[in-house]
Amino acid sequence: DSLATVSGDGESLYGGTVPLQTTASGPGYQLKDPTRGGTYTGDAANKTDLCVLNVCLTRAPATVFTDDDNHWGSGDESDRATVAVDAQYGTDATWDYYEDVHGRRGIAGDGKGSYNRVHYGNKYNNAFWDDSCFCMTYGDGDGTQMGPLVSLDVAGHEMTHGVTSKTAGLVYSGESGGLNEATSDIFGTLVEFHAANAEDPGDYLIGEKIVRDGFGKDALRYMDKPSKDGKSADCWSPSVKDLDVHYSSGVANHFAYLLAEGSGAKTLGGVAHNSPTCDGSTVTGIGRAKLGKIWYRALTVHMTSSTDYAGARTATLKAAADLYGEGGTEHRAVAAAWSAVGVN
Ligand code: ASN
Ligand code: ZN
Ligand code: CA
Repeated sequence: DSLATVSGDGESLYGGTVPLQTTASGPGYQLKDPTRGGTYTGDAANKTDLCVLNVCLTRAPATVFTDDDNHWGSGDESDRATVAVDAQYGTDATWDYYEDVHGRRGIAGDGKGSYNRVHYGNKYNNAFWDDSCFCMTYGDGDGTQMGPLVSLDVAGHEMTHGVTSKTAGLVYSGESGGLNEATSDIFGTLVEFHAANAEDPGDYLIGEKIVRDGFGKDALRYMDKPSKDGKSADCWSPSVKDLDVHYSSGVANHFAYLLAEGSGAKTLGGVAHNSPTCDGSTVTGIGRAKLGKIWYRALTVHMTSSTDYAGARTATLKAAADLYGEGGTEHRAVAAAWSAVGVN
């Protein structure tokens, strides 16, 4: 109902002052966006879900945030609405990336919004997408290792799990699980670049805004050189399938970085990146836009639930041929980037 839509703004934790589309409600406003499928953000009131597998006995609430003057949050974490601003903005950025770049309206592609819960549990150091509620949940972090997990790359990462579930359906274990995680890191990063927020500019680090000193590293993951996290694989080997999916993703993250940016050193979003190849080759990047087009077409047309690394090479080569022609620069760059991470 576009008549109910009102333009407001919010003071976020990580992205400065951001625009918000909200809903007029009685004398005030709800943090609910009719222009993006009714996407809204609610307060989980520090409660948790009690679920066994995907059956939940109790669920934390999602009490929609309301405001009197349509200027939301204060930029200060002590204000409960501040991280709600980030969460709503992250959903907006993710919606806009998929719509603007891929013509996909919403996670399921049906124009329907999802919802967010913030302040989930106590000192909770995680965020997750849940297919069963079609919703996103964010912890506040413990304040030592992590702050609230509401950054753009984390929002894009988590909601991309919903896109993957509705498309290729990559099984969340073994090599397909690593590809599922990498898909979330790739699009989470492309969401961050697409948003072009001056306070949270694009880079190939994941979670650089949410980690704190106690974490001991400046990000959760590094796509240019995944092994910088101490656990992820830079290069394919037969044992990659045995790693946790957040580490076997390294091979595809490394591929994606090389395909877009190439193997030389460069600074992006104020951060130094450098991506040595596994075979000593030099890779020339074809840019982020083409990476996004190729990976999205591979995910939505050529990958299946059991796609492994060899299958991802085939799927992305097919996607590049579909989009740009067989044997062209892009098709050859895909082959070169996979070879550079040991997927032949
Ligand atoms: N934040 C985690 C992730 O998206 C949640 C999970 O374990 N699936 O990877
Ligand atoms: Zn994930
Ligand atoms: Ca990032």
